[in-house]
Amino acid sequence: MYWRYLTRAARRCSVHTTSSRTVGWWDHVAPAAKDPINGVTEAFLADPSPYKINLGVGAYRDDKGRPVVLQCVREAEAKIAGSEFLESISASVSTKMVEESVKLVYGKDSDVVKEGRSAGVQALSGTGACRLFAEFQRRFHPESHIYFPDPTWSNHHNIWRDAQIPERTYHYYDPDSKSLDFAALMDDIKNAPDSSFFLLHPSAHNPTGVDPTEEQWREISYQFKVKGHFPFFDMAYQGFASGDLDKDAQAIRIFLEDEHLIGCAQSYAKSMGLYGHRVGCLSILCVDSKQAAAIRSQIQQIARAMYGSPPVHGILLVATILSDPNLKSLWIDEVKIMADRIQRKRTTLRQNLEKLGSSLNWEHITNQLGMFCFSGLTPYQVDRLAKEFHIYMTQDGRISMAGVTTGNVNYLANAIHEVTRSEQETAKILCSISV
Ligand code: PLA
Repeated sequence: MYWRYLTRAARRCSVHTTSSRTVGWWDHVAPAAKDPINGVTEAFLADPSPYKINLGVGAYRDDKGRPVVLQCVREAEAKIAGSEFLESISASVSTKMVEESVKLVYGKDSDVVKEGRSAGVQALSGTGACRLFAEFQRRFHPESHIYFPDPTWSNHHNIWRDAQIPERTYHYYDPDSKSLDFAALMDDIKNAPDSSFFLLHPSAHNPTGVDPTEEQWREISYQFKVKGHFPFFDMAYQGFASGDLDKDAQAIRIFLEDEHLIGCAQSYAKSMGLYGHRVGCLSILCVDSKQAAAIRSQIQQIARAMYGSPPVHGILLVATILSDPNLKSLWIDEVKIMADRIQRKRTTLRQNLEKLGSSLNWEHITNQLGMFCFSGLTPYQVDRLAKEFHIYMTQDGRISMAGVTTGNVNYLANAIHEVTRSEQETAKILCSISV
């Protein structure tokens, strides 16, 4: 009672005199470094310009730049209205969502599905699925490392760091050719210690938009077999590379044919436009259903201690869409529409740059796949785009193609043309020297 009547200053003084141990608990806490992706959104939101464009986070937008609620999601919403309040449904809905997610990755007729050899659990979107796996890896292989492609999604570093798994990198991208450095990648797979953990992007690699070909995946899978490596696939963009869900799972199916035991993180944030609902799935393939049950129970225990259980609404939406043939086929069509829109904008952006007379090679814009274009713009050019043109993207020059629209593609091309002028001059000089 007495405490309530003290002024703030008196309270502070009282804390000092009565219990000096309560002072300074958090004095050593410095602000965390800005997240390279969320930091872009913050800078964009703080910019009052009416011309501003956000090409940072990879969230799907329509051709007017608006967030999209898919028609299949609207119809699923109508179908499930109110049912998420029934506590009794949550376990069965979660099982359904996991079963259907596993089929999406490994194929509906796959033996893995028929034999119940996958330990699948619902997860808080793709991030949560990666986090659960990293924690599982630490518990059962505490001495292991994780190999990431260089570059990779920036948050992979945070996720495995927080699980105290040291990271290593393997070659992936060649900045000169703006394509896959396959020879260096294969060397790194061969030179890694036997039985290493590797993170692979099965399609629409983030941030480069560069994927191995089918033949290259076969070679990678073969070499993994030789070395006994563990492939962990982070599947955040199924459908966004080709517009076809099965085709985008081709890498995983190749590993499956070669009888690898695989781990896979799935996200519905992009493919169903459910970013805010945080729906995902983690699955680990096992030798038999008994092992699957053991692994599932361990992952469930990890999740239980981390966050209990995830919110049920999004899971209900995904389970409803995937188990209703009409809604599922509507979803498949909508995935194709999204992938095609992004592909069209790649073509327009490249054409516009070429029409402006840019002497730089922009072929990679249309060669790359999926949500992102790894433009090759330097951090200085990225800064100029933000300061002079109000166009925001990550420092590594990654453009979220979902943010490019019919209305802004011209403005974007002009701005890129402007900030790359000096590079174009250098290219012209080099060209004239070599001629
Ligand atoms: N894995 C990869 C390769 C990703 O690119 C992302 C999201 C995730 C996992 C996590 O997805 P989630 O939202 O389902 O958890 N990457 C985004 C968003 C689209 C982000 O960074 O939060 C990106 O802009 O890179």
